[in-house]
This record gives sequence, C-alpha cells and structure tokens, in this order.
Amino acid sequence: MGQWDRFLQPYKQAVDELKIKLKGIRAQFEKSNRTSPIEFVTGRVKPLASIYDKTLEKGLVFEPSDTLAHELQDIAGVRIMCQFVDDIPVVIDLLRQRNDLHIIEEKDYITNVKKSGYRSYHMIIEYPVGTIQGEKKILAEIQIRTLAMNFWASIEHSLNYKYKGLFPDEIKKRLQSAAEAAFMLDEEMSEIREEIREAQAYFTEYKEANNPEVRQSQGKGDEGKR
Ligand code: 0O2
Ligand code: 0O2
Repeated sequence: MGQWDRFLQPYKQAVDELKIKLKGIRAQFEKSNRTSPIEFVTGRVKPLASIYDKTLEKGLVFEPSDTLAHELQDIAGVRIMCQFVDDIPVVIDLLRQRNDLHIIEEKDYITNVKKSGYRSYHMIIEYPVGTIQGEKKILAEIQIRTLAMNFWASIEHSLNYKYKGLFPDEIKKRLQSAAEAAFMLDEEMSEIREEIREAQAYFTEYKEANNPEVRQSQGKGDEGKR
C-alpha cells in the first residue's frame, strides 16, 4: 500500500460508516411509517487530483501529513439530500444529538447564500475511526441540501470545472438567477408539502396493497381482497 493509500484509508472507512449510519436513519423512519427527512445520501473521499489542487490553493505541501489532515476538512465528504427545506433543520438536530460524532463547525449557506448562488448547510465533524493502531479521529464534512440545491450545485460544479472558476459574466449571472429559481422551486414545494407527503404515503400503501406477492410475504394473504 502506498503512503497516500495508507493516509486515505481511515477517510474511506469514515465515509463508508457515515453512509451506512445516515441511510440507517432513513430506514428507521420508513420502518416506523414516518416520512424520512433524508431522501438519499452520497459520499466520497476527495480524489487525489482535487487534494492536489487544494494544496496549491492553500499553499500546502502535497504530501500526507497531520497539517494536511488539519487543513483539508473535506477529505471525507458525505452529502445528505432532503426533499424539502424544512427537512434540513430536522436532519441538523438529528446529527447534533448523536454522540458517535463531534460537530466542530457549522456553516449555514442557506441563510448566508454564497455569492455564486450556492446554498447548503455544512457541518465539519470529528469522527473516530477504529484502526488496528487504535482509534484515529479524522475530520469530515457533511453537506445537507435539498434536491433543488443539489441539482444547481452539481451543474455549477461541472461548469466551474470547465471554466476553472473563471465564469464569463453572462454565465455567472444566469447561474445566480438559476439558483434563485431553484430556491423558489423549494419554497413552492414547501407550500404544498403536506399534499405531496400524503400522496407519497398513499402511493407506497397502494403499491403494496395491490401486490399479492408483497401481501403474501407480509402474511396478509388474500383476505380483504375484492
Ligand atoms: P438506495 O437504496 O437507492 O438508496 P453508494 O456507494 O452506491 O452507496 P455513492 O457512490 O456514494 O453511493 O453515491 P451514488 O452512487 O451517487 O448514490 C448513492 C445513492 O443515492 C444511490 O442509492 C443512488 O441511487 C442514490 N441517488 C443518487 N442520485 C439520486 C437522485 O437524484 N435521486 C434519488 N432519489 N437517489 C439518488 P443506493 O445507495 O445505491 O441505494
Ligand atoms: P468538491 O469538488 O466539492 O469536493 P475550502 O474551500 O474547503 O478550503 P471553505 O471555502 O470554507 O474552504 O469551504 P466551503 O465553501 O465551506 O465548502 C467547500 C465545499 O462546498 C466545496 O468543496 C463544494 O463542495 C461546496 N461549495 C462551496 N461553494 C460552492 C459553490 O459556489 N458551488 C458549488 N457547486 N459548490 C460549492 P470543494 O473543495 O470545492 O470541492
């Protein structure tokens, strides 16, 4: 194993564990017939090329070190997507209550929208990873956002990559107004949130109730079926 692989291994483990834990929250809501504030979760270890770019930006030496581990707080990154803006504070509270992670910093880019138009809620956490040398605490970043915020951020991220951060003015303006449009979509959806939730619950129930195989495996047989 190379020195980078060794350095990044605990970060990979942290991402895998956090993804399982966060998906577990979703599963628990579903099992208790409650709507989950978490729609889906993704995660990644920062690719070496991005680590390299960040070291150049921050004037750091590109080598595995404690300084790098301290300065780059998003080597392990997990993203939580929510359907509605109101789900975000619920997820934040769920994370604040956990004692398997320690929140170091919170950045609210939803209230304090970035100049680019970027919206998300960020948490920098300290997370203990069990290694054969004992426990190792690493830093990780959790980003919490709606599906609309995620749609905007992924597109802007790709364009950013294309233009290397130097957007032509026209594109920059369009992205800013697209960010506002995405947020309006979030606000509109929040207005009819209850209606959407009811429809989703009805749809899940209806699908199961009309599937004989599913009914059978739930031990409901054919009783009550017309
Ligand atoms: P499930 O049961 O569908 O939740 P992974 O290693 O597969 O856990 P990774 O590589 O971190 O995940 O990210 P990836 O593959 O981009 O997506 C992770 C999970 O999010 C996958 O589900 C995707 O199906 C789901 N996902 C990604 N994009 C969307 C989206 O736009 N909408 C919805 N609803 N889900 C999305 P899982 O983990 O395979 O299983
Ligand atoms: P990637 O490719 O997403 O991993 P830092 O930049 O980390 O040294 P800072 O400025 O405090 O320090 O970080 P910030 O802005 O709190 O969070 C950085 C991450 O947030 C970025 O990671 C993006 O994922 C996301 N982000 C922040 N601003 C924007 C934006 O304007 N557009 C998009 N699409 N994403 C944004 P990286 O490092 O850029 O890399």
